[in-house]
Amino acid sequence: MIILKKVAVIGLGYVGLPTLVAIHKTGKYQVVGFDIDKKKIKNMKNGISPIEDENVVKAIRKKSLLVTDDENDLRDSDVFLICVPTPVFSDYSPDYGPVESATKVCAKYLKKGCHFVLESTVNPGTCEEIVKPILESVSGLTAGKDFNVAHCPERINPGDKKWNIYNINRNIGSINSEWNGIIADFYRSFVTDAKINEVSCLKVAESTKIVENTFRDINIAYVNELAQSFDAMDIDLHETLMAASNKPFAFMVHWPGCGVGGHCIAVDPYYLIKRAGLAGFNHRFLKIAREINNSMPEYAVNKLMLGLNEMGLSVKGTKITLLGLSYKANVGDLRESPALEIEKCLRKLGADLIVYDPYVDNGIKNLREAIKDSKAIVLATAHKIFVEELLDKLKNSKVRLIIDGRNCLDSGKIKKLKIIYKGIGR
Ligand code: SAJ
Repeated sequence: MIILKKVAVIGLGYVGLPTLVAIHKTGKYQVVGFDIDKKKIKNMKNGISPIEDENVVKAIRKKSLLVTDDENDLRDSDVFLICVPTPVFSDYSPDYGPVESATKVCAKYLKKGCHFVLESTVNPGTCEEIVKPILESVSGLTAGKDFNVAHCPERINPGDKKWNIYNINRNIGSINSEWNGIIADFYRSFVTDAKINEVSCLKVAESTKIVENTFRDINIAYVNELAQSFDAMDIDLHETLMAASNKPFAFMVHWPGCGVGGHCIAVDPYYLIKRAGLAGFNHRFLKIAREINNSMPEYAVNKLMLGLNEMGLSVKGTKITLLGLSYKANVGDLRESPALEIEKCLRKLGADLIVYDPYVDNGIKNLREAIKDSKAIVLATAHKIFVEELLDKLKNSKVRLIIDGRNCLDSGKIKKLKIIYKGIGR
C-alpha cells in the first residue's frame, strides 16, 4: 500500500472547493484542484472565488491553493476526489456526462495503489456500472486489485452556518473493504469533527445520499399536497404545521411552497427512479411526489389569477412584480428554480412583468423600484430583504394582491393594508 501524498480534487464548485481547502489546511498533502472551466481557474488565480464560502474566499484571496485547468497537473496523484454535478436532461433523465468526462480525464493518470473517489450524488450502481469500466479500459489496471474505487457522497449545504465539511458525518464505501479502511482514514485526516462511517460496499454508499434527498422531496410533496387540500377547506396549513412541529418526537416538519428547486432535491429522485426501473421496479410514490412538486409553480400562478379575478383584472396587461428568482433564500442559484417556471408562465399569460432578485443582476436596482406601479406581487424566494423590508415598501404602493409563494410574510399586517394576501396552504 502506498502512502497517500498527492490529492487531486476534480470539480471546483460548492463541494470541491471547501473540500480542497479542508485537505490543504491539514498540511499533510500536496493538493491540486482541477476544473475544466478556464475562466473560473483564471479568476481564482487572480484571487476571485466563484463561491461565497468564507474559508474558500480567504484561501483564494491568499492564493494559497494550486488550481489548474491543465490535466497534466493530475499526474502522480494518490487520491482523486470527483466533485462534479449530476444534473438531469430536460426529460428528467440522468445526465452522467460530467461524471463520465471527469472519470475519463483521471483514468489517464491512475497508478497502482491510488484511490478514485466519487463524491457526486448518484444512483446505486453508478460506480460499478459506469465509472469502473471507464477507469479500467483507459488505464489497463484492475479495480479492486491495482487501485480503489470508492464513493463518499457529499453533504455540503451551501449557506449553512452550522454544518460544514469539518463537522458533517460521512459514509464511505469501496470496491472492497481493505481499500475502504485506508480511504476512510484519509477522510478522517480532514473531516476533523465528525464520524466517517465505513459501509460494506459501493452501492450502500451510493444509496445513502439518494435516500436522504428523496426523503426530503417526498416530505415536501406531502405538505404541498396538504396545502392544496387545506386551501380547498380554507384551513391555515402554515399554522397547523407550526402547531404539529412542537411534537418532540416522530414528526419532522417541512413547508409548502411554490416549488422545489436546486441541484439536489429536485434532481436526485430521478436517478433512483431510473435505476430502480432498470431493475424492474416502478417507483410510483417518488414519481407522484415529483409531479406534485413540479406542479407548484403553476399552483402559485393559479392563485394569482384567482386573486386578480377578485379585483376584476386578468394577468394580461397587469403590472406584476415577481420577487425572487433563486431556488433558495439568500443565495443566487437559479438551478431548477421554480421561480423561472413562474416567470415563464406569467410572460406567456401576457403580464406586464418586473422581475427582481437582489442576488441576480437584471437591471432593477432595489425593492422599491421593483414594486413601483405594480398591482400584484408574486414572492417566489424567501430572501431576508423581502421578509424584512417588503411590508414597509407596500404602504405607499399600488399593490393590492400578494401571492406569498414561501409563506414568509406577515399575512395579518398585509391584510391591514387592505391588500389581498394568498399563501400556499394559507
Ligand atoms: N423546500 C420546500 N420546502 C421545504 C424545504 C425546501 O419547498 O420544507 C424547497 C426550497 O425552497 C428549495 C428546494 O426545496 O427550492 C430545495 O431546498 P433545500 O433546503 O433542500 O436546499 P438544497 O437543494 O440546497 O438541499 C441541500 C441538500 N444537501 C445536500 O445534498 C448535501 C439536502 O440534502 C439538505 O437537506 C438541504 O440542503 C438542507 O437541509 O438545507
